[in-house]
Amino acid sequence: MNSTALDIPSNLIQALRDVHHVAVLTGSGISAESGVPTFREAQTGLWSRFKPEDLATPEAFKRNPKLVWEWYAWRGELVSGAQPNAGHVALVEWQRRVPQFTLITQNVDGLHQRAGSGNVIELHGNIGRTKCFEENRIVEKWPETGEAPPRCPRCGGHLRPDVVWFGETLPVEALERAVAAARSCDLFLSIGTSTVVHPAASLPFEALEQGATVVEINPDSTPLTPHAHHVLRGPAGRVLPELVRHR
Ligand code: BJW
Repeated sequence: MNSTALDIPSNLIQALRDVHHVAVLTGSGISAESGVPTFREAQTGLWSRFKPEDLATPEAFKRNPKLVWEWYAWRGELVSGAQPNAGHVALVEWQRRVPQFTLITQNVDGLHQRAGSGNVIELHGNIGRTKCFEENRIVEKWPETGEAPPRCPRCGGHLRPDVVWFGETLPVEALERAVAAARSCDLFLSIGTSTVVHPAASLPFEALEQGATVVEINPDSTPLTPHAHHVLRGPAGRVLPELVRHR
């Protein structure tokens, strides 16, 4: 990892000092330095090894609930063993320093909350929660019968992880809060996301339309890159602590 100081433009430093409402959208890249795999990176992303249509759609679950349940159980264990990194921690510090701070994540790993962030808007759910596939209701306890997936204690339907699969709608209140923050913030940061999965990918563009300063933090370019006011190339665990120093 390159340890030289980041070149942060002076107008961005000024914007960091003047800002009233910061909105942040994170994706799997912020957890990469915690050892949690991203989705679309060529060598290491989950979708380079597994097909999303076999694992992350309601149709896949109906076809093969055991396969999907066990894949998420494996990922759930991986996440439980991971620790928040310097990027997650820097966002906790930033939240303390600005009048209004909205943290929106596409991640299901809960690492922002474990780092100490409050009020996190989870757009794609949380891998640590379970719900009934039939009733779409959170289930906290179920009888351990050894069956995979286990059954809902109320209706007997299959249980599934409380995450948002392709073709499913996002939690309504979470999406409404995220859109409202993107439309009212004065600084929007897009961190560690390929910005291809909608509707989350529309949020930085909503912010741009409303006149916010938009900053992208990512080692690679994305569809947002040509539109962002500032692009900070590098891993979030290095860039974010430096940014927060300027606040
Ligand atoms: C680093 C780094 C470091 C590396 N530091 N950075 C409009 C247009 C086109 C399609 C659609 C549309 N509206 C809806 C759709 C359909 C679909 C969609 O968007 N498809 C596109 C992919 C084409 N969207 C949906 O189906 C959504 N539902 C919906 O819209 O409902 C209404 C509707 C339904 C049907 C039709 C129309 C409307 C639901 C989307 C659910 C996404 N679910 C997943 C799985 C969650 C559960 C799980 O974890 O298994 O969410 S897919 C996966 O992608 C996951 C992620 O949250 C999401 C985004 O990925 P992310 O986080 O950006 O990861 P990567 O890997 O893509 O990028 C990582 C980035 O990090 C890279 O850029 C790296 O460079 C960078 N990086 N290391 C900083 N150290």
